[in-house]
Amino acid sequence: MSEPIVDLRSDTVTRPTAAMRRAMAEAEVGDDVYREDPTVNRLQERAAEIFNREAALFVPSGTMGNQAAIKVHTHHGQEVICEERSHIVNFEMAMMSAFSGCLPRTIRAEDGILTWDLIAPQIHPRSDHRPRTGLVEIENTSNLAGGSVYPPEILNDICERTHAAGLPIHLDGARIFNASVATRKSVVELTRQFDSVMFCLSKGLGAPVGSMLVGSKAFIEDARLVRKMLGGGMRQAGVLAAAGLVALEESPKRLHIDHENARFLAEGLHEIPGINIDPAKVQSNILFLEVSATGLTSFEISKRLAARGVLANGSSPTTLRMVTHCDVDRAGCERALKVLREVLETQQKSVAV
Ligand code: TLP
Repeated sequence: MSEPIVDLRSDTVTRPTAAMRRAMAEAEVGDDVYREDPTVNRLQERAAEIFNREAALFVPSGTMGNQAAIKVHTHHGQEVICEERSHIVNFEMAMMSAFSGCLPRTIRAEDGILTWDLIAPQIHPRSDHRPRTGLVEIENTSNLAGGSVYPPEILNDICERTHAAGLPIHLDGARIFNASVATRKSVVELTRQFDSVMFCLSKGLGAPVGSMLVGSKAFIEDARLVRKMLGGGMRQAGVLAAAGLVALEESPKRLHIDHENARFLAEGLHEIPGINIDPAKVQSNILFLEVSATGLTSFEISKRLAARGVLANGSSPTTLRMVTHCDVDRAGCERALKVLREVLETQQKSVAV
């Protein structure tokens, strides 16, 4: 019997659990554009309660959640301050410019962790000469920086000073529950000072589709209009929200397993000749490994792994990303290590002859 595929490309690849599928099949539904879907309403109320906020909105994707927030907080011609590797800049199809008319003002920060000292010089007040800052954005965990996690005191400091400067601050908390597990702080503690928070149900939490925006009633009412502008009014979306509710209630408690598996993978990878990774830097469920010393590009390694049933994407010619999640267990991680070792040994032998 062939072994199951080990899919480490992303935590977006998870499939709904049996409990999610049951909840989806049994979901009570209505037209959510009329606010009449009881399951969507329940999910929104529950998300607002868990984050201790006035209101929440179910959106089809994290991208739509982030871009709706940017649209609500900013005006055309402004700048959005964010880290250079942020998802809103690199993977959201230039929507902050195309839709909100804003320029990203990016900052490179070690491990993707911004501090007020880095942000402050980039804030531009009203001026006759240059675009004004409209928003500060933080990503926690920081995906492209290897799932790095903000220390809570840095978050608080940034939020307080951003507000003191008269600016709003949005959190891309796609993986905020991972940050919560890594810091042992509740999501309320990690997010309370942000004007808006987006978090994903469809990543580590394992739901098939959907993300949430949380914030004040006024913010969520505005975001609701933007969601409709973007075609995100989803009618009988209760079938999706039902899975989201199971994800929200059940999945955060198992995320520590994904973090342990990521650390296990990192330690195993560290032992493989040609692979460069610092296991101490792996704080959550994402890891990047540097492969230039293998003599192969990451894309070539990715292809050879896939041929043996292990999926991991190259994120640059010299770097591969691996993401752990609920559909990859410890045995899957062991297999990924074994297959990578075999791929590289075969390569070394072919160079030697
Ligand atoms: N991230 C995806 C890819 O788009 C890169 C992944 O595989 O990691 N914020 C962050 C920090 C994200 O990592 C992602 C998705 C999003 C927002 C967008 O979420 P979706 O895919 O639901 O639009």
